[in-house]
Amino acid sequence: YEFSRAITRRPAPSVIDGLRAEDIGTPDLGRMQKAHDHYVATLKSTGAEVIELPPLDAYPDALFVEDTALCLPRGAVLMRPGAPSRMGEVAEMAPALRACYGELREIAGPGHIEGGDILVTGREILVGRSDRTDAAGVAELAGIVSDWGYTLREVFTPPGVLHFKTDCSLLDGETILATERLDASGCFDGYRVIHTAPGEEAAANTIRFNKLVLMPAGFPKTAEILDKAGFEVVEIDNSECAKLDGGMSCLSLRF
Ligand code: CIR
Repeated sequence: YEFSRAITRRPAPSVIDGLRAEDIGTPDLGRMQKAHDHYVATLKSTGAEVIELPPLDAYPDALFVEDTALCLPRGAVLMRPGAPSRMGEVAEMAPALRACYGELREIAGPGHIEGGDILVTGREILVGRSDRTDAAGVAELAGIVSDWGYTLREVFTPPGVLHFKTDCSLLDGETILATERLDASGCFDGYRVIHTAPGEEAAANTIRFNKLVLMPAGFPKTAEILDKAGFEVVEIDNSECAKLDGGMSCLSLRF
């Protein structure tokens, strides 16, 4: 959770056409951009450099950059999204990563995997199978990261949940914030787990970024739990990205 750089991408007007499981309203670009500016400023406030990529109108979901790659200290891996409309985002991300990394590898397929299903902890890489991430995608990533000395463990994303990290996030090397429904699967046995407050499941997607925990605004009980556990929390308006099933982790690549 200690990072010197992040990559983000500004939302484009086409974001109103972004993918969503359920239609709960059209995102407002102005409000989303304002929240995005707050997000980027918060990352920068920790001393990190933030590379802000321009909007991509051809890809409505392109601001959710996390899904396009896995960034590890040793190298980066370009993903192969399970959502057909998002496939082209990967090639758009590649030049930015090539400029930052000596070693850039890619999921060649035929499997699929999205970054939102990958949680890197202090000791392993957890990958949740989901509607977007299949066994072949996980197996291909396992081969790549084992070359770099990492252990990968395949786990499962609860039904109806978009990505594994929709329901969890890393708070420090050994501590995970998770919904009770995900933790009940046993995938975090051996870790210290903090649960989101009942009814606040949507608070599970946070990011620990250097000294801060960025979390979506509007979940006061979970914010208080994190505060009492000693984390320095910054709340960011996520109302517009939430309409597209997006959250704090989706909006950046961190390394
Ligand atoms: C999608 O359905 O792909 C986007 N609307 C949301 C992606 C969120 N990304 C993430 O959780 N890593």
